Amino acid sequence: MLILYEFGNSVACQKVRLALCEKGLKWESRPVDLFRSEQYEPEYLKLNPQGLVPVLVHEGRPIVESTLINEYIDEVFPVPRLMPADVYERVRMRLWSKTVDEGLQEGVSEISFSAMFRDRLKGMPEKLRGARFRNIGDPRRRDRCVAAYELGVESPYVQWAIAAFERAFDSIDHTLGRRGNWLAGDAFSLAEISLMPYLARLEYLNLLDIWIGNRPGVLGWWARCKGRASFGAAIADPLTQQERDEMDVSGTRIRARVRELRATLKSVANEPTA
Ligand SMILES: N[C@@H](CCC(=O)N[C@@H](CS)C(=O)NCC(=O)O)C(=O)O
Repeated sequence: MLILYEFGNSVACQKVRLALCEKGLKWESRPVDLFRSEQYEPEYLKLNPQGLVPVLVHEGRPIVESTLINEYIDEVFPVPRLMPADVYERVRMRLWSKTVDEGLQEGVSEISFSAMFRDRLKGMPEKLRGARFRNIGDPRRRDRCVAAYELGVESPYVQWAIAAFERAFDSIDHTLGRRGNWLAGDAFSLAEISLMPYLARLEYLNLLDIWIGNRPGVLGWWARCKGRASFGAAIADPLTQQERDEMDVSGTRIRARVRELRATLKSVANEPTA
């Protein structure tokens, strides 16, 4: 049996749901309400000591980290294959997972927090909000969260986030230009799955076109990704209208500033161009 500890509108959970849906697997959902700090309950911390979602439990054993969970799913349930058969192509696929794990995950949190979760935190009773910040065991994560709460889009971490997305979109564009339809190997893979929730979040925030509006290759690839049945099942369908409206309104509010900040950047590729 597969049990997924998850929060509906969480990019890392969407990523795991995409893999499960691509495989046609059923899972039992255990919702973890991040705004009620359920991720810091002692019982949950036994599953994931970092206090993060998702956790996948398979045959009684917990697996953390969405990238590792997705590779686990692909190895244990090998059909249809989501990792390229060729070892070098698998390395290339993992470069995209690293792009997400080492930049876009934090980046999307910064942008989402500064645009919208900040307002939700403002609406929380002081005691609950204080507990939320105190509970974040990792001081780096806590500082980032507090900065986004206090400074919004002017948090320096938001600028890092915008730079991380700029690098990623430049690389996606470049890679598709050289290789065709997909980022690693010759088929849809965990490379796409790793990135899809992050593009979707920017799109729901009404920010995605800032980066990809002038990149026809990326637009075509994004349309292919969104055309997969898994996109609806794992990302779009579980969203409520209220969540969609909240993302649209709050993202639109910071749009002009994000555009300005992005215009100040220069980008660097994330994979060899030789
Ligand atoms: N590297 C982790 C990141 C997971 C993560 O940051 N999850 C967020 C939701 S998208 C979370 O649980 N946040 C709770 C918190 O920060 O308190 C993964 O990929 O699984």
